[in-house]
Amino acid sequence: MPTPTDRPNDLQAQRDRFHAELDKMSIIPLWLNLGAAAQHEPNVAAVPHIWRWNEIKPMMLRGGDLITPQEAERRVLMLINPSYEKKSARTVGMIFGGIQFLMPGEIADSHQHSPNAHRFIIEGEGAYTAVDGERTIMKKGDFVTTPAWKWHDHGNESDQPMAWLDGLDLPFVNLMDANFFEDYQDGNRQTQPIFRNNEDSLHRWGRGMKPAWEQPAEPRQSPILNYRWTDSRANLHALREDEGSPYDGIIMQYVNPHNGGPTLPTISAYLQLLRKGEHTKSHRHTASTIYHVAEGGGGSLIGDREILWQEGDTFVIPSWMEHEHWSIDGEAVLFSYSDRPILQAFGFYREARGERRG
Ligand code: GTQ
Repeated sequence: MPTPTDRPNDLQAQRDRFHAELDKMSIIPLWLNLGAAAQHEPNVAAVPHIWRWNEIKPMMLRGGDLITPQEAERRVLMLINPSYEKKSARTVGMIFGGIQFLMPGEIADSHQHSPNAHRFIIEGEGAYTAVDGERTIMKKGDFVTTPAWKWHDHGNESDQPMAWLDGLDLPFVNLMDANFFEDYQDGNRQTQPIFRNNEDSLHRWGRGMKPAWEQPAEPRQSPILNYRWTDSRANLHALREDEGSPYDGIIMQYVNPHNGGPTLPTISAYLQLLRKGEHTKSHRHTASTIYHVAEGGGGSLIGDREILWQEGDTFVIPSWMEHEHWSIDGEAVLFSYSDRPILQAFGFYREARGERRG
């Protein structure tokens, strides 16, 4: 390689030297990294992936023998997209999913953090979650919200292990450098006091009425602690004769009664029924989605990857990847959540019909 001193008029050599000097100044010229700024379509790193319940469950039971919730802070198996860094706390797009479990008699102490969270109960019955002074006894299929900066703890008073899928906006909060965390401590007490009746939030905000003397503390967060499986499932079946969405069948969004919007400011959650023999049309959108199979079995074609799923499995659909779903051997119910509110808030949400089955 000739040096610029050898051939002072060599343009490439002058450019190389220019770029090298810029590099030392922590500067890179746009023309060397045009992909980062100008793309015809999103350059999505995440891949479609499924975590199967029959593989997770034995690991969960082993984890139960090996570490306590106190040692772990939260005993969670983090689901990390194979294409992301293991320590990214990122499952797909701007959202995280993890499997949290409590053995009989165990307690996960109170803490609070700036990331928003929710849970969908996978297995078991009889453990409680307490949020902001209210407790709810959880059952399989229940959807529980734990909004940002609210004390929350979990306890398993049943005689069986209890497992749920945690959903958090961790990747987004970490990108914004806005992740704060605090452990609860009041003397020897590691769990918050309970000062509301069970179902208080439901009676106060969730039954088509609200207290006329009270303003919501934080209107961007749903005040409802537990959206019960029996109610949510019954809603889907009540609408089963409707055409529904061509892309998702009978799909309903869990709503924040304060504003009709998503249950968390950053994450929107849904429950959908795929009827017997139903096969949806394909589409794609810039929201990244985590799916959990609440009931039944079926399949999804995501990009060119076909994933067959059954009850308890968790899988992801990355941004802008064409996808369609079908039920197998009867009906299926899918719980899902996505980062769509983040995209919509800033005008980045985009949706297009698919080319396969448009
Ligand atoms: O329940 O607070 O899956 O802080 C990861 C981090 C759950 C929680 C997770 C958390 C939590």
